[in-house]
Amino acid sequence: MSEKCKKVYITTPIYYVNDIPHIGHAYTTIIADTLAVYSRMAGLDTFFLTGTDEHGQKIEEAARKRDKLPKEYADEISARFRKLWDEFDISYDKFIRTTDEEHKRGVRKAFEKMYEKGDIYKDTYSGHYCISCETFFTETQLVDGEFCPECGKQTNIVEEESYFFRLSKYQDRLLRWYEENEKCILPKTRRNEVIRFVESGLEDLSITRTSFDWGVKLPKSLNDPAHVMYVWLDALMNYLTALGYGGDEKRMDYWPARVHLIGKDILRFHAIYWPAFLMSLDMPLPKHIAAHGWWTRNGEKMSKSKGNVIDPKEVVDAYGLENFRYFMLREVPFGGDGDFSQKALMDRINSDLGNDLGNLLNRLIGMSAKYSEGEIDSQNLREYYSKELEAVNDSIGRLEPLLFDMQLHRYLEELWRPLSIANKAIDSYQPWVMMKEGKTEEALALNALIANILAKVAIMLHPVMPRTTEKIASALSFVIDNESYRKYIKGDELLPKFTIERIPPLFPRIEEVRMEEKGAVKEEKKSPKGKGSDKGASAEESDGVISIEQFFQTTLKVGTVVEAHEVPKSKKLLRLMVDLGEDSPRQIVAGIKEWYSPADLVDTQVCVVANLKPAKLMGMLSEGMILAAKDDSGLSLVRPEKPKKAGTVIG
Ligand code: ME8
Repeated sequence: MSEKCKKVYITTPIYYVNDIPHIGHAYTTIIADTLAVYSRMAGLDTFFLTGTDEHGQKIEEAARKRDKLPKEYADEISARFRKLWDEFDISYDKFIRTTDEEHKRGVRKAFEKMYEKGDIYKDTYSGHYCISCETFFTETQLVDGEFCPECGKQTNIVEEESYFFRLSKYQDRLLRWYEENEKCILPKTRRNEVIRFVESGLEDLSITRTSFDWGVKLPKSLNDPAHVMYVWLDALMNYLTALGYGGDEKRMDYWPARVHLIGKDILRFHAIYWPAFLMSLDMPLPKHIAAHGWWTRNGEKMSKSKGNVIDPKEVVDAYGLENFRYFMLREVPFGGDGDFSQKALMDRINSDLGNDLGNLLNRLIGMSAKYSEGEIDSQNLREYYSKELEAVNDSIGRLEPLLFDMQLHRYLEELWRPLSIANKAIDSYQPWVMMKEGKTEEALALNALIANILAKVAIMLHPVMPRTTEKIASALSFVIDNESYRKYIKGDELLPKFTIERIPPLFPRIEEVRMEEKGAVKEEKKSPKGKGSDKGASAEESDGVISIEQFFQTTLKVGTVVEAHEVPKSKKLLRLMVDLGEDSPRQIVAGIKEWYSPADLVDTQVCVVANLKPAKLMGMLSEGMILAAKDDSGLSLVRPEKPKKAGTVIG
C-alpha cells in the first residue's frame, strides 16, 4: 500500500432494514473486515464503517406490513445487523444508522450546498419507479414496458414534483475520472461497464419524493416540507456523515475512502451518482469502489420462496466463523459469482485448512517434541535452507498489493505457496532419516524453517482468520501485531529461540454435512416477469413465484368507470372515477392517455387492484391501479368478458 495513504477508510454498504441479514451481507462485511484488520496490523490509521439504511418507501411498506411504525421496525432490524456483526467479531469502528440525527443533519447540509451551487433545481418528474430498488427508470430501460430491469418487479408510473440533481453536468468529469484512475472501479471489467453506461448519456436525477414521508426532510432554508430526500442520496451520504460531515467534522481527515466495498447490484449508485455528488460538494473522490459478485446456493438463486436463503449464523454455528471467512474469500475470485455448497465448504476446511495448514503445525509439534523437547532455534536455518526461505519471502512479498487490489482469492492462493514449500521440505528432506544419520543440526534447522514459515503465514492469514492465527502464533511464542508484522513480514528477522506449545488440532476433519439441505427445488420455475437479475438473489426476493396466500393479499375487483378526465399538462395520465360498489367512486390516476381518450372509458368496466396504498400522482390522490396489458402493438385494458356488478371480486 502506498506510504502516502496513512489513513485508511473502509466501508460496507449500509444494509436495508427491510429484511434480516443473510450470507450476501456477511460476505461484504467479512471482506471489509479483512481489509480493516490488515491495515491496522500494518500500522495504518484505520476507520471501518458499516451500518443500516433505514429510510424510503420500501422500509415504510415493510414496517406497515408488520403493523409497526417505520422507526420501531428499523430499530429492531438494525439491532439484528449489529448483533450479528458483534457475534461475528466484525471490527467496525462505527455503526451508522441513517435515522441518526447527525446523519440527517449532514445530508441536509450537503443538499443545501448542492442547491446553492446551482446543481439542484425543481421540476416535475414523470417516470417509472421501482419501489424494491428505490430507482426511477426510463421507458426504454423497462422490460416489457413495465417491469424493472434490475429486479423484474412491476414498476409504477410516478408523476410528481421533484428536485433534480444535475447529473448530466458531471458526465464529462466522471468519464475523465474513470479514464485517469485505472483502479477507481474494481474489478476492471466493471469499470468498462460503467464507462459504457455513462458514455450513453446521463439524465438529471430526481432526488426528492412527495408521495411518502419516511425520509430526511429538506433543509429548512428551502421551505418545502412536502418533500423527503431520495433514499440513495440519503444513503450514500452516510460515508461522509459518519466522519462528521456537516457537524463536528471530527474524522474528516479519513476522507477520501480507501475503498467502498459493495455488491455488483449497487455499482451504478456508487460509481456514478456518488462521485458526481462528491464533485458537486467539492470533495475528493474515493480511491476504489470495489464490487463483488453474487452468491447462489447449490447453483441456484437464493430466494425466500424456495426457502434456500442462507443464514450466515447457521453456517457459522455449524462450521465455525473463521472457516466460513476463509471459504468465502478463497472460493470465489473477487467480482465473480460464487456458489455456496456445504461440500465446497467442507473441502476447503478439510483440505486447505486441515491438511495443508493444521497438519503442518501438528507435524512440527510432533517432530520438535521428539527431536528437541519442543525447542526451536533459528540459528542454523539460513545455513541449510536459504533457498526455501528466499522462495517463501518472495511469495510473502507479493501478497500485500493483491489484498488492496481486491484479489483476495489470489492472496490466499499465494499465501498457500509457503505452506506447500514447508510440506514439501519435510517430505523431501525426511528429518527422521536425518536424525537417524546423525544430522541433528540439519533436522532441527528444518523444524526452524517450518516454524518461521508458519509464523509468516499466520501473520498474513490473520486478517482472514484472526483468532485461529492468534492460536498458531501463541503456539510459536509470539503475538500478531504491528511489531511482529514489521519483523517477520517487512523485515528479515527470524523467530527467537522458543519452546513450542502443544495445542489441539485446529481443524478437526469434518466428515458429514452439518446443516440440513433446504429448498432443494431443482426445477427453476419460470418467472412471469421476464428477465431476472442480480438483485433477485437477495433474501427479500421471491423470484416471481408466490404462494396462493400471497396472491390473495392482492384484492382485485371489477369497477365501472363513471367519469374520465384529462390531466392538465400531463401527456400520459387520465383521471378516472371508478365505481367499486363502495359508498362513493374512487379516484384513480392511470398512465393510459396515449391509448385511450376519456370518452372511450366512461361506462366501461375495468379491473382494479383495490387494496393498493393510495399514491399521489401530480398532486392527485390515486386510490387503486387499473390492470392493462401492453405489447409492441400498444396497451389494452383488462376487462371482464361480460359485464359484472361493480365491486365484484376477481380471483
Ligand atoms: O442495497 N450475494 O442494501 P441491501 C452477495 N441499502 N452479496 C449480496 C447478496 C448476494 N446474494 N445479496 C446482498 C442496499 N448482498 C442499500 C445500500 S449503500 C449507500 C446503500 C450484499 O440490504 C451486497 O453487498 O440491499 C449488496 O450490495 C448489499 O448486500 C445490498 O444490501
